[in-house]
Amino acid sequence: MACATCSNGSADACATHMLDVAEADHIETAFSRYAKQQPQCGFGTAGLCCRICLQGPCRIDPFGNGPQYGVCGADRDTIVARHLVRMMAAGTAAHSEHGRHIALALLHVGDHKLVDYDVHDDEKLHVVATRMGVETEGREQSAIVHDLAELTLDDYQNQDYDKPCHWLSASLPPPRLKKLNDLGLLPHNIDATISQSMSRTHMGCDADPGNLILGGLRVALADLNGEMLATELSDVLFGTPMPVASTANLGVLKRNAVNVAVNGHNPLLSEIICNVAADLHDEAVAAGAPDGINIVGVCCTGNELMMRHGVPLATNYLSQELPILTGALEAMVVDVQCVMPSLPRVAACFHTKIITTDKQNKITGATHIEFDEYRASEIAHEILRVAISNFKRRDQKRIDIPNIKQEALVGFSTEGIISALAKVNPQDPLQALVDNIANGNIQGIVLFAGCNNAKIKQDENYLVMAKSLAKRNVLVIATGCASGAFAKGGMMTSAATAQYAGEGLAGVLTAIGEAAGLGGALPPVLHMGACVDNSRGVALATALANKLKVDISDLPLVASAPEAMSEKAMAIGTWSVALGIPTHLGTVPPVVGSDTVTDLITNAAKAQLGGYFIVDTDPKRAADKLFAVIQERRAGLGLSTVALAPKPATFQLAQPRTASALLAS
Ligand code: NFS
Ligand code: SF4
Repeated sequence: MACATCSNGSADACATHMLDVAEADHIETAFSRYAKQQPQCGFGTAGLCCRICLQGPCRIDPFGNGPQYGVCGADRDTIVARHLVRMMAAGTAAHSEHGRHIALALLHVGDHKLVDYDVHDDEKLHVVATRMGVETEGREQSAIVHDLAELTLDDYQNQDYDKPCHWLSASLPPPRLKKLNDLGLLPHNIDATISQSMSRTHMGCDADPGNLILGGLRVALADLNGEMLATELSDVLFGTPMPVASTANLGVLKRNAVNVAVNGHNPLLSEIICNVAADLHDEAVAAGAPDGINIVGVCCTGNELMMRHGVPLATNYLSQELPILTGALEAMVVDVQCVMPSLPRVAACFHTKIITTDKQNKITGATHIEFDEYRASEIAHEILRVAISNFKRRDQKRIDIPNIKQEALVGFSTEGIISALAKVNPQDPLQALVDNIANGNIQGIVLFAGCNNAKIKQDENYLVMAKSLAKRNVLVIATGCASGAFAKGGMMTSAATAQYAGEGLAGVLTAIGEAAGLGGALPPVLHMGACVDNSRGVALATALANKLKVDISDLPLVASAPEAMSEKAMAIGTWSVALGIPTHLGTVPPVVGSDTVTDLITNAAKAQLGGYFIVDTDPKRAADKLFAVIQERRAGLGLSTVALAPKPATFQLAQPRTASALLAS
């Protein structure tokens, strides 16, 4: 039964149970706080409240009866556009700080200054370095690493406005690069582009909504650059994800182990915590936990660990407070982004320690143990010892771990997908995908990205939309909290393929899964990683576009953030549009107060870029719209547009080649 005070509730059975516990024990969660925020301000919802200077807040009357200009004279279009661009800039800053952190770590690995890190994927290092124009032939690994890191950091330093960032230039399909360059949308420097976005949206600066949105597109592409480098360099440092079995939902917590949740985004700390957990096994046993230490993930840190190592995922964004309510969580270790400031308050009702680790991200009431890559292993030991010593403070009577643990096959990086495809066509793995798109077995691809949002029943939009599209033979890939929703919702199993995929799609997924020795069909939803790994979706789209010698905007590819919440999601959605991808939002961004801005990000974007926003809060209708777009794109490529009677998926088996080598060729 859903609890009465938690507004929209959750489609996740564990979350639903824990919300009942929260209600019974009068513990506040995001779900109940959302209810207390009702009704939310209509001016803010429409984007018509401006707080950019101290003369404000200024409000524009949406119905035209009251004031139509702020004190400075800004109209609704200026106000909506400025705030939207600021959201994108903040999202870009978040991803790009994460990326900078990884790039600096890589630089220091190359310079032999970080003893706790190393290159775990030398092949990927070479592939990426070659793509970026770094000389690799006959050179020491550390020299390649150094140059790649320096080149990456130049994307934060270059001062030539007309020289685009290295990562985008080296990664996007040529026709898209040309289009973006012609429109002046390719950023030259991530930091400068963020700074310019803040500057042009300052009181008394850029007031032209069209020009502002162009600035927004440019900063959003800087976000993509930051995501790309964060993803690719993380693969170099920690390994490129390959298909791996894992589990999801609160049943991954163990009654007889010291349970430690890692929450946030950056893998630099969580990777080390995983590495050293085994060292402290005996200490955990001695503290009374016979099963030792159990590391579980939350949000995108969880996705990073799940993808690379099969570490179980406890939950996704909206339910991040709920693992504490099981009474069996010794510590939640957080780094950056999407971490609820309420965690210490909820933890105060239990024995759980909330440990913050980033010097720029502290929370009142948490224990702060500052992370430092130079002492990573030592700090990880210290954190785990706090958790171990906390085990004895558990109140055994309050332990309530829901017995739901969902199997999930994860790890479908672009290389992971290509390596599976290579089992059916080693010479040209993408051809297998192209053939089945062409013959209609696969109608198209949808990338589900983004968050949970308390405005929506948790996870529900993902499940409704993915089931609707998979039934119509659309291949689903997912990142971030979308991946969390699908993993918990049982959509990452072979059984889900039998249950939810249309006949054509099921045939292809079964043929590939069996050929790749994955113990059955590939799941109907492929887990591509964390939010920052939306860049993997771009890598797949680029590989397909280059193979077909078309632009991304020609592909039967759509994106959806049906529960979008964060500023990062606004940046991602915007670069997705800039790349030519029709992009659905299931929550309404604060733009409806301006017809001009709404038109710019829908109709004008479609005309100029091929990509555009589709805003629809009804998941069934949104799925229909995305399917219609896929049909439109198929028609554009001269492919069949009606779902043909699916043909059997035929592949010939042969010797595999490694995915990275195939991507390079
Ligand atoms: Ni993306 Fe990941 Fe989740 Fe949304 Fe937050 S955790 S970076 S922003 S809420 S997907
Ligand atoms: Fe008001 Fe203009 Fe200041 Fe915004 S920038 S708060 S509209 S005076």
